[in-house]
Amino acid sequence: MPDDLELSKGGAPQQKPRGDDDVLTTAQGAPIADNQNWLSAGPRGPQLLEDHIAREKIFHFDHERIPERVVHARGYGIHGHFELKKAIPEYSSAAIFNEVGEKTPTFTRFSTVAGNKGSPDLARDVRGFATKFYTKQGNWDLVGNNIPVFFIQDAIKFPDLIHSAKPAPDRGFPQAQTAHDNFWDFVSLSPESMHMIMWIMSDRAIPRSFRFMEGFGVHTFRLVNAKGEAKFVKFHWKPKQGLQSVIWNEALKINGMDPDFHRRDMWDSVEAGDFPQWDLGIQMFDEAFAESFEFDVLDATKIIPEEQVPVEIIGTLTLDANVDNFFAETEQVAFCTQNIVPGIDFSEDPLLQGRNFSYLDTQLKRLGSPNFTHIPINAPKCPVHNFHQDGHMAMTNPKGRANYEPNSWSGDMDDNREPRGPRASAERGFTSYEAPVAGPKVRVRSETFADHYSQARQFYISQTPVEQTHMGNALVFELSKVERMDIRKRMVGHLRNIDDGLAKVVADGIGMTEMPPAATPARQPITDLPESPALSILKNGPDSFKGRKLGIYIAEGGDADMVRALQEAAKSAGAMVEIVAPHVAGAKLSDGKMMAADQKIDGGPSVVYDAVALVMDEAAARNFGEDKPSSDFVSDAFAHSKFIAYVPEAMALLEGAGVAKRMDDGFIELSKPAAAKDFIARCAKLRFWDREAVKKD
Ligand code: HDE
Repeated sequence: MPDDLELSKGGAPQQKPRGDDDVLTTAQGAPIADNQNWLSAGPRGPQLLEDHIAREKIFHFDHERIPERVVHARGYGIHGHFELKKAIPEYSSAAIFNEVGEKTPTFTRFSTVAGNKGSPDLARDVRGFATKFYTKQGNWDLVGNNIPVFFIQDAIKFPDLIHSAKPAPDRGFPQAQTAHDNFWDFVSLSPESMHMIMWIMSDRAIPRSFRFMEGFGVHTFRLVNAKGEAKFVKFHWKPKQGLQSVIWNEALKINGMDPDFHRRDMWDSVEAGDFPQWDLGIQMFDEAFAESFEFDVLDATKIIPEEQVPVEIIGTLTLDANVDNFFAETEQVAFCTQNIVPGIDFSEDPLLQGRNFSYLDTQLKRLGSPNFTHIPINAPKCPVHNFHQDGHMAMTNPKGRANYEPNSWSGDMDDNREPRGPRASAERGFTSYEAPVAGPKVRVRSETFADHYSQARQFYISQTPVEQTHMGNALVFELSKVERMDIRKRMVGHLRNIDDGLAKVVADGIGMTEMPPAATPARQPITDLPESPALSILKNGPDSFKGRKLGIYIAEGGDADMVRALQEAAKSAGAMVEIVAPHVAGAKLSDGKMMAADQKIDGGPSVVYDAVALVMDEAAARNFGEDKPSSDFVSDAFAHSKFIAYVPEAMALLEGAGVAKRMDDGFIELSKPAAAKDFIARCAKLRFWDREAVKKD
C-alpha cells in the first residue's frame, strides 16, 4: 500500500490524516500551486477552461452524491462484534453458531424508515436494525427492525405503503411523518396493518436512543443442522441497557433542538467507551408448533409471544467502534436479506421472499455497479473465489487465464491430476433446505393470514396504563392531522375491533360526535389472548441509571460541593453528565472557581437529558424565573415526568416555571451533598410516571 494510505476500521484503504507538510495534489497526484484562484485571462478577465485543476475539483464535487436509500435513508452505522455464548450445533451448522467464544466482526446500521437522509432522528417511525456479520462462511445480513411485525403481508404492497407514508407527490410534504391523509388512507384500507399500527402508535416508535431499543428479524427463518434437519426460528435483539423511549411532546422538541439526537447519542457513548450491547435470542419451533399456533408463522404481521415460545439467548453483540468515514461505511454499506450462510435458510414468508429480490436490486441503483461487494464495508472477511468479472469499479480482480468453471488451468498442466481450482463443494457449500412445496400458480392471500385484529388487541392490553394513554394520544394526534372525515371514521371503525375503550378515547379526542360502526373483519378476532408482559417498554426498563444522561443547570454562586457530588454519583452509576449554564464559558461557583459548561442553556434544554438538577444561588434562580429557556428547562422536565433535583436556593426558578405548587415525589431536594446519591438512585426508574396519572385526573 502506498505510504500515504492506511486501512480504515471498515477495511478500506484511506488517506492518512492530512499532515502539515503534505502538498495538495490533484486526484492524479500532481502538486497544486494555488487552490484559491481559477486560471483567468487577466486578473479581471473570464476564467479559462484550460484550468485542469479547477475543472477536476468542480467535476468531482458535482458527482459527490449517490442516491439515498429509497427507504431507511437516515441511518447511522457502528462497528462491533458478535460473541457466541451458547453453541447450537443441534439447530444450525453455521460456523458463527458453533464455537462458544467465537467472535464475528459486525457492522450495524440503525435507521428511520420514512424520512430523507437529512430528516430528524425523533420522527415517529419504525427504526431499522440491520447487522452484517462477517462470518467465516461469508456475510450474513440480519436486516431487521425495532418492531417485530410489519404493516403488510405481501411484498407487492410495499411500494404503495411507502408511497403513502412519504411526502405526497403533488406538494412534496410532509417530511418524515405519518400524520397525514395519505398514510392513514392506505392503512385504513389495509386492515392487515392494524397490529403494526398499534406498535407505531406506542412509544416504541420514539425510542430514547438506538441503545435502548430491541431488534427483531421479524420474519420466520430456518436454522438447518449438519444432518440437514431444519427448525423454524425468529431472531431477537435484547438491549442489555434496558428499554426506554421518550414521550411525544419531548420528541417534537428534541427534533428542533437536536435533530441528530440519536446519532450523537451513539457516537458519544461509543467514544466514551460505554459500548452498547445486545443479546441475540432465538425462538425455536417446529412444524408441529407452527400447525398448532393460532396464526400463520409465515405471516409477518404476527408475533409468537415470548411467553409461548421462550427466547433463548445465544450470544452478545457489542458495538465498540465508530466509523472512520461516514460515507465509506454507513452510506455505502449494502445490506441484503438474501445474504445468508450455510446453516441458515429462508422460510416461505411472502414478505421475506419479496425482500430477497429488492435488496440486491436496490444496491445496483445506489452503488452503481454489481461490484458493490468490492467496497470494503461490503466485502466478506473470508476468502472469495468465483468467476464474476469486470463491470464498473472492479477493484479486486483475479490473476490468471481461467474465467470459467470447470477449467483445467490450475495446478500442473502435464501431470495426471484432476484439474483443480475453485469448485462447488456439496459438503461445505450452501444447500437449500428441502422444504416440500407444491401447488397451483395463484395470486391469492392465504386464508391463514386473515386475522387482523387479535394480536393488535393483545399488544394493547399488554401495555401499562401510562403506555395505553400514550397510544391513545398518538392516535388522536395523528388523526387530528387527517383532513378527510371518512378516513378518520374508517380508522375508528378498525379500533373498535381492537379495543372499544381505545376507540372511544380516540373518537372523543378528535371530537367525533357519533361512533362509526366497527369495520367488518375478514375473520372474527380472538378477544381472549393473554397479556404478554414482554410487549411493554415500562415492564422491561433498566434497573439503573447507567448509560443515561443527567443535565445539571448551574449558575453563579451554585454550591460547588453539590455539583461535584452529583457528578460523582452519576459517574459511579455509569451515567453521563452535562453542565448547562447561562453562558458556555460556565459559571463561578461557591468555591470562587469557574466551572466550564458543556451547553449554554438555550442549546441544552431538559428534553435532551434523562433527569435534571438545579444548582444555583437565590439571586440567579430569581433572575431565571423570567428567562424562557430557563423556565422551559424546568417546566418541560416536569411535563415529561422527569426526576428533578434542586438546591433549596433554586426554589425561585421552580416558582418562575410554574411548578412550585405542584411538586411531588419526583422532586428531590438537595439539602446536603449526600442527597446526590439518593437522587441518582431514584433516577433508575427514569421517569416519575405517577405525575402523568395525576395530570390525567
Ligand atoms: Fe426493507 N428495504 N423492505 N424492510 N429495510 C430497504 O434496501 C423492502 C422490510 C429494512 O440500513 C431497501 O438497501 C421491501 C421489513 C432495513 O441499509 C429496499 C420490503 C423490514 C433497511 C427495501 C421491505 C425491513 C431496509 C432500501 C417489503 C424489517 C435498511 C435501501 C417486502 C424486517 C438497511 C436498501 C440499511 C432497506 C425493501 C420490508 C428492514 C428498497 C421490498 C419487513 C433495516 O431494498
